[in-house]
Amino acid sequence: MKSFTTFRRMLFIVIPLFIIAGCSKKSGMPSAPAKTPGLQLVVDNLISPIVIAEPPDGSHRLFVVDELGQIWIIGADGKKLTTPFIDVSGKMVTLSPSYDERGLLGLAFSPNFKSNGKFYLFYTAPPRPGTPIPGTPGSTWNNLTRISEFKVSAADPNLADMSSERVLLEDNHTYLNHNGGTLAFGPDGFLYISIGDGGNADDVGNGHVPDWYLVNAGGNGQDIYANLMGNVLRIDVNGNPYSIPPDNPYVGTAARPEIYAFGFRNPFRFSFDRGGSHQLLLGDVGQSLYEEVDVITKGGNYGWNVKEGTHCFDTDNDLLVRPSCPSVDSAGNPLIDPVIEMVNTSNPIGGGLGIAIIGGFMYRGAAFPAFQGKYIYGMLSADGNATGKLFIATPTTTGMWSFTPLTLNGYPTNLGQFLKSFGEDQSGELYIMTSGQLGPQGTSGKVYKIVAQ
Ligand SMILES: [Ca+2]
Ligand SMILES: [Ca+2]
Ligand SMILES: [Ca+2]
Repeated sequence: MKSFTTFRRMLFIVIPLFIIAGCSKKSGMPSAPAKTPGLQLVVDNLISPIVIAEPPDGSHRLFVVDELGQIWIIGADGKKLTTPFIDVSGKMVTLSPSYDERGLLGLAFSPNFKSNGKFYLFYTAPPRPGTPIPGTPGSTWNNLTRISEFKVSAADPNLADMSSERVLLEDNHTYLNHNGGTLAFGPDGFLYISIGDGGNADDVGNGHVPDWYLVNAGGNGQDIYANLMGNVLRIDVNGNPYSIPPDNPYVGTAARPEIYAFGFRNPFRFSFDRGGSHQLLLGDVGQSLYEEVDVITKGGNYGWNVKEGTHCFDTDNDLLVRPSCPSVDSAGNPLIDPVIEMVNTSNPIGGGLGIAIIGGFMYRGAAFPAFQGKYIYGMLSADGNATGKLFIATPTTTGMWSFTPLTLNGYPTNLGQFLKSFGEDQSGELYIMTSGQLGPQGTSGKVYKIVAQ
């Protein structure tokens, strides 16, 4: 692990490198200094922007999802339309302004959106009435994870048809946190969905079922039978209400056939690399010691709550690591370690880099040739305050990926805002979403494009 001293050293190295790059063409033919990354405001006055996506229809519109339930369209002229594309807030639980992980969390356009007008949302609906949590008398579910298909209005491409909702999948959720919430179509045309472990902490509490590893209490991360929590799912949206891709890893077994990979705590943001081998890259938010990014493979077990990052997790004391833990699960699957591990700010060893990892994208745009094939991601906050940060990692085929802070013009230490999420347009250029508020409140939510300046 990188120590805090190493981290500070990297900060001091990165900045002079940009200065050198900008001044190295002084002799000979005059040329423009190399450009460095900065932020260009796309839209402000949002509440809690959490997804940005460009539909694959050539319209060059950007769709910005606010956690509160609205999707706003930024037209090709850069102007935000005054009427939201859709507002599903009336179908959702009421969010807590001070802090909430629920809401409208995911948007994916059909790969055939241009011809079929279909798109998919992940939102947290009110819990089903009259359904106590098994084994916990008197306790009811907190919310209902819902994945639905909608269609664009036949009359107006900038409006959704609210009457077109087709509910694909629902799963009871035990607490207000660890919802996961990303939706994305893979290169195989199937819809991938991330759902967290049910929330609370430690993967322990109401609705956190026991699994094969009895040393730690809980957990939905390792269980693949009782519910859909703690997983990346893969479904075929062509079905009633959906169908299971025939080569999903648990087809024909007692486990849930929707599961593509498991062992996650809060797989909040993931993406597919639009280039290379189209890897699925996922940021799994850690508890108190380590944050991680995983390269997801079919049937993979990513360790939680046996492990947090590469370390043995202890449900009795989340600030300690157990001296040992299994390296394979009860079925013989290896517990797959992350490719990026970062020390959490709460970790007593010190040198923490942030409180919650925000998964990003492999850069495939044109603005920064030097970033080609590197993974850009970040931290919600460095220290619990409005101090979001970006990082850039260099992939390797084996072992851990190295990373450094990604310093932006005008933001020498951090963003001065919470980093809520990342987005990518159809050209492969990247966006960040920020807010001055940790919770879904206020009007300080912003979307920025990462541009060369
Ligand atoms: Ca257990
Ligand atoms: Ca599970
Ligand atoms: Ca893990």
